[in-house]
Amino acid sequence: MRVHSAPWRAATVLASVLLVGSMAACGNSDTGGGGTKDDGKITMGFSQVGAESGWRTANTVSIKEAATAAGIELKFDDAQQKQENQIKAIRNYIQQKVDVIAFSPVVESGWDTVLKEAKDAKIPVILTDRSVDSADKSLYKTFLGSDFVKEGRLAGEWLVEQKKTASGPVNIVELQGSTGAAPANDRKKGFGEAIAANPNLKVIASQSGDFTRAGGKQVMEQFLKANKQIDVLFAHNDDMGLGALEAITAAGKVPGKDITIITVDAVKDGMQALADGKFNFIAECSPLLGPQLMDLAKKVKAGEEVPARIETEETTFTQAQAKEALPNRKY
Ligand code: GYE
Repeated sequence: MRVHSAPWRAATVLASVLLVGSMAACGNSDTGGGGTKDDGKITMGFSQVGAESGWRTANTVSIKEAATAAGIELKFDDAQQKQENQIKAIRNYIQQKVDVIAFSPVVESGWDTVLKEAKDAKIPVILTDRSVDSADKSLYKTFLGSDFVKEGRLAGEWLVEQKKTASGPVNIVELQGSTGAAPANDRKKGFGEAIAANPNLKVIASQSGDFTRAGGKQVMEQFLKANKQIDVLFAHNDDMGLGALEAITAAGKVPGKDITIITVDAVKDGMQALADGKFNFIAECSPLLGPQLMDLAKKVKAGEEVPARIETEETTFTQAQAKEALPNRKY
């Protein structure tokens, strides 16, 4: 440990008092015109999709904790799965002249106008978790998140391998995520492409369960009523799969045995269901994006170049792997 001499320490204290004083002085100037505040402190406005799933809850915790750890002031808004609320929040952040705007777009389309407003106000935008389909890539600095097509493909490839000796049709039902959301579009695409390798594998019904347990349960009930033979369920997230478990059990079927269940995310409850033999396979999607997001915010604020796309590292889990990983699972 280093020991400072008394006069040095006094000078340090004085310097920090002056610094805090000057920070406080400009801290209140965000009603003034033109440009963002320049008080050395970073303020981030973050618009979250909602609180629809275990994944989302873990993601929110990660972002809040990482902001505190990085000394970034976070303004946080929960859009309750509504694009109009996200647009409103982003406009507020522009008015408040935050240093960086980050958000997880609930759907892919319809962002150009508000993103252009942020760009005109010279406030950099970081897309987190989900992307947008804007043709103009200059509307945002970077996109940090998973490769959802890959997640769908990994889920499909596992099923192809499991069913490679199937001589008759394998009936699959699909619980899609929120309509128009990037992970719903992309997971459907990746899964569809992978199972095309075996013409016996057929998606006989596919509908949105809105990424929620309640949605998963309700849509699975309909699937079970409308279809006599269901062999496989592919749910775009754990929560819908967990909701579907209730419907399957209520219909007198054994999840994980009568119906093979594949999901995405690998949150704790999903991993528990997998370890218990109720799910059969999970493609992981990590919600722990906070630390990387804060790093990016600092770089962007400092005017540094950042890669246009930053992909999250992920894996997959079988039942045996879930049993092994569960004790150390953080979310
Ligand atoms: O898979 C799902 C959540 O955007 C990756 O949103 C995220 C998805 C996640 O509601 O559980």
